[in-house]
Amino acid sequence: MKLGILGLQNSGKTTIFNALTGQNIETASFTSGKIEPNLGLVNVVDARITKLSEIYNPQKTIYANIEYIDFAGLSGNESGGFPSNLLALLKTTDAIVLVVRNFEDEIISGVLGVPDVLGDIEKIKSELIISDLIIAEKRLQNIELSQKRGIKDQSLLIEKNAIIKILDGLNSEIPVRKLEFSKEEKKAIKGFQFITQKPILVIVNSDETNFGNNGNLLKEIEKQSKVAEFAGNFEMELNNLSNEDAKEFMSDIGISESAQNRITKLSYELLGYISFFTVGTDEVRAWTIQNGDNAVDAAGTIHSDLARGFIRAECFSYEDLVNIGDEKKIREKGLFRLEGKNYLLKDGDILNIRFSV
Ligand SMILES: Nc1nc2c(ncn2[C@@H]2O[C@H](COP(=O)(O)OP(=O)(O)O)[C@@H](O)[C@H]2O)c(=O)[nH]1
Ligand SMILES: [Mg+2]
Repeated sequence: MKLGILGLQNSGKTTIFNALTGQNIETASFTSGKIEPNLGLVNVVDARITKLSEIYNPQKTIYANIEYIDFAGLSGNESGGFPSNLLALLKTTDAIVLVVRNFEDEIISGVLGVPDVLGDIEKIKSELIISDLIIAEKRLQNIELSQKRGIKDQSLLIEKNAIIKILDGLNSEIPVRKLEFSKEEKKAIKGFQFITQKPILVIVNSDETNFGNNGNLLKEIEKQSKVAEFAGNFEMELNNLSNEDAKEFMSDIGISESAQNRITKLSYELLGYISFFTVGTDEVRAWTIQNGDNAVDAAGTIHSDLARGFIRAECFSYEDLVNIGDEKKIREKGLFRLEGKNYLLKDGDILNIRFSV
């Protein structure tokens, strides 16, 4: 899974990126004009995988991972639109983590004023809308040009309708993800990867001194988006501590889990992701799929051959394995299942795909 971190300058994006990835990228108010993004890859430390690894003692244990991209480009600039290289990268993300400043800092507040969380969220959302507007308008112009040249195919008409729908929506501040499309329209616009199609997780970046006291603000944001509160600077500094010390500091200000764990949980919820596992003495591995995916989708996540030649999925649940002890007993108790193509995967299923190609 890939998450793009966006926000206004000095909202604490890089600070939170560091907290999440354990990296040590420079954070400072009004830093350089550095515009290339920071990249970080982090394992999703799922305790179930650790446990399965103990049970099977495999040669390799592979966790799911999350790639974070900390974008420096967004600065509330009026001209609208992202530089094309950033936009291309942003399009590859599954969801956007939107960081907003909720801390006071003499220098930053001196220039940008006191924190205005709701105002900043609106600012960024309108930038995203403008970015999509530019793309949709350009596309509409091109379609109209093609039509003038006499091209009349049906798929172009479908696409035109979808683009007009998008333009109407965006002009009324409605993000693409909230619009309804027919199956054909969806297909027609898929390639554009509109930014406002991506789900958003808002992170309110509070100072440690006001962390936990922003319930009303969070409730307000929650009406529109999934939201979490972070104490960016504080959580970044936890990286320099031992696990035990970090836990103690966290509980002092009322943080129950690491930044990484909280984001992982929230983004899985946001995207409707669940995990299934493959196990064996060679490899224990976590895979990520969408809630509602079936056994063939799961097989395809592992390898396209497994989907193509799918016969059956041998399946049992992690819960049962841990409660009962081993695969042999699971079979004896009749908890080892053979599932067909339409079986809907459940979080924590352990699969072995039978296939032939
Ligand atoms: N007091 C306080 N300062 C923070 C917090 N998060 C970031 N900062 C400061 O804000 C400035 C900008 O942070 P940075 O992460 O570089 O922001 P970016 O421009 O969004 O990447 C730095 O001086 C940080 O130390 C926070 O949670 N509390
Ligand atoms: Mg930064």
